[in-house]
Amino acid sequence: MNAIASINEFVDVMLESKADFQNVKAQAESRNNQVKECISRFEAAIRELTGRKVKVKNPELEDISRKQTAGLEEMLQRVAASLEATRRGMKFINEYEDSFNIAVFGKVKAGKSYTGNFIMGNVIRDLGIATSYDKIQPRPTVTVIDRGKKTTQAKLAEFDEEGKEGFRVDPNEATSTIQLFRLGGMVWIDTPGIGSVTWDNEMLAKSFVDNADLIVYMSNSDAAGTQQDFKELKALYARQKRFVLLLTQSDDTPEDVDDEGNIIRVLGPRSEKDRRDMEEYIRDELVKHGIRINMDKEVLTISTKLAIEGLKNNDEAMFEASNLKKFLAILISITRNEAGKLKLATPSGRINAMIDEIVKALGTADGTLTEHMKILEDMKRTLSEDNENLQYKMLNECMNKVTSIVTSKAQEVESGSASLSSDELQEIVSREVYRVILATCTEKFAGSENILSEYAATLKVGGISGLSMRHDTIEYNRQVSERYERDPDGIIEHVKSWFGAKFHSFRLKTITEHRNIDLGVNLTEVLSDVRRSVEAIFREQVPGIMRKLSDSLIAPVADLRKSAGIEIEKAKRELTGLKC
Ligand SMILES: Nc1nc2c(ncn2[C@@H]2O[C@H](COP(=O)(O)OP(=O)(O)O)[C@@H](O)[C@H]2O)c(=O)[nH]1
Ligand SMILES: [Mg+2]
Repeated sequence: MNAIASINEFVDVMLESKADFQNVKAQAESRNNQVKECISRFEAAIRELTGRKVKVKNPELEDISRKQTAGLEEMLQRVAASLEATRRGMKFINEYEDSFNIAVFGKVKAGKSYTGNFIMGNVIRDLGIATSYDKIQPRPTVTVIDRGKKTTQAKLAEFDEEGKEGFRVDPNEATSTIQLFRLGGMVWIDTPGIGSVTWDNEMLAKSFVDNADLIVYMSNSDAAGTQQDFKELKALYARQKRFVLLLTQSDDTPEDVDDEGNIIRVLGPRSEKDRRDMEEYIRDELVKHGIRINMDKEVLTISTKLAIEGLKNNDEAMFEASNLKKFLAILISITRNEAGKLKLATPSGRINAMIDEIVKALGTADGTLTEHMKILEDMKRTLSEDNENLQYKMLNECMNKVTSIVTSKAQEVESGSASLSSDELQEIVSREVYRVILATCTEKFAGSENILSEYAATLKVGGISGLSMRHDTIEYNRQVSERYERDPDGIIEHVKSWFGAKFHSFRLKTITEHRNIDLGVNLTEVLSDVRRSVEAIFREQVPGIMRKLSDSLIAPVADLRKSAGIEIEKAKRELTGLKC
């Protein structure tokens, strides 16, 4: 195939390939949307959790709770950052979704722009050579992206012989832009040379590389394969980017003598030996750097200058020697066989990488939460160990307090106050027991009062009798004299009785009488009731209360972790399912 035929085939394939990419957008977008939906559901769930504002007054727990919330917030931020990076990448993909994007990478003055201009075809058109490029009307133009601004120009800016880059006034600005053009289904992205870009544009260049379907890495064959080149290549290889390595400017203008004996310089290919040595060196270095590529297909020594000169002079041999035909053939073959696949692989790869990143962020957050959970478990253990000592201490204090209260109440009753009913006394004792528990626990765990308050009404002692004076009744007999009517005695009394006289006599009588005596207040009995019932409370109710106390203190913090953990697991599962 001659030069023109191979150029025509290249241009025609690029023009035809446009249709291949139409499907890609829909597929990539739909999956990306699924990921976004999953993330926003997750985000809403987590925000709901962290928004609950767990109220714990205990400083240690508060600290854990704060850390947990902060950990979750940080996780959301990382997830959002991943989404944003991918969104930016996807924006690029969307903008160039109907094309096969080739990003050209390499050091300054490698010949990137010069070669790009050749591929763009205007150089060939300017030579007045008729090719399939003529089908593209109007002529392709170059879009320049510099720090977000887009401008248009006729060709890619190149360095001239003196090392000045065309179209640019400010030399610092030179080579700092991204330049691109379209050729049918292909977009050729000419990135600035490595290390020569402003930060913004470097990030842009990196994102173009990230989102490119194929990297053409150019390295001047004069100084090909510097350590920096291999570093870059290795990074590209690690990203599983398909790439072609071009060793450019593989030509020479040695001095010669013409028929008249004048010394002239003739452009020609570099010697076979030179090329082979170069290729061998590159092969060895690539292997050394762990880069495995197909040397025949992916490494090529080229000279764009020879290609142009060959076309200009209608010199097929020179065009052949330029190796451009081989490069065009590689692009044709990739476009025909793999462009569609690669095109899909780019967004897929981006989405998969994003999912991996998000899942990793989720994992880290989950790990942090688990750490907090361990602290909580420790706290819970300490609480229950402490609780036993605490219960003993509270029991003692309750006994002392209650005994002194009851004793003083008894004194009041003894000195004349009304008795205290069993209910009244139980109420007093219950209140005191509650007060002691509340005071001790609050001192120990801030925040206990809320949890304990529900026990104010249920913590009741029972079986205590009322406080009252004790009395006794004693029975005794007494002899009293009793006057009684007797029969008349003797004649005289009989006679008198006939006239109505009555006669009396006295006798002794024993009567039984009762008397009440004060036995004092029933304090001993009441105190023993009190002891029994307070002990019962500490046996039957207080352990449960203490358990509840430590559980309730920890619960809100533990719940947050549990719910967040569930959401994280769910999101991880869903996202992993979206990978392909
Ligand atoms: N001899 C020779 N010079 C070339 C070739 N390709 C590019 N150049 C020259 O190399 C210099 C840098 O080219 P340019 O494309 O601007 O480099 P870039 O920084 O990689 O874009 C320019 O002066 C070109 O004329 C080639 O194949 N052979
Ligand atoms: Mg350039």
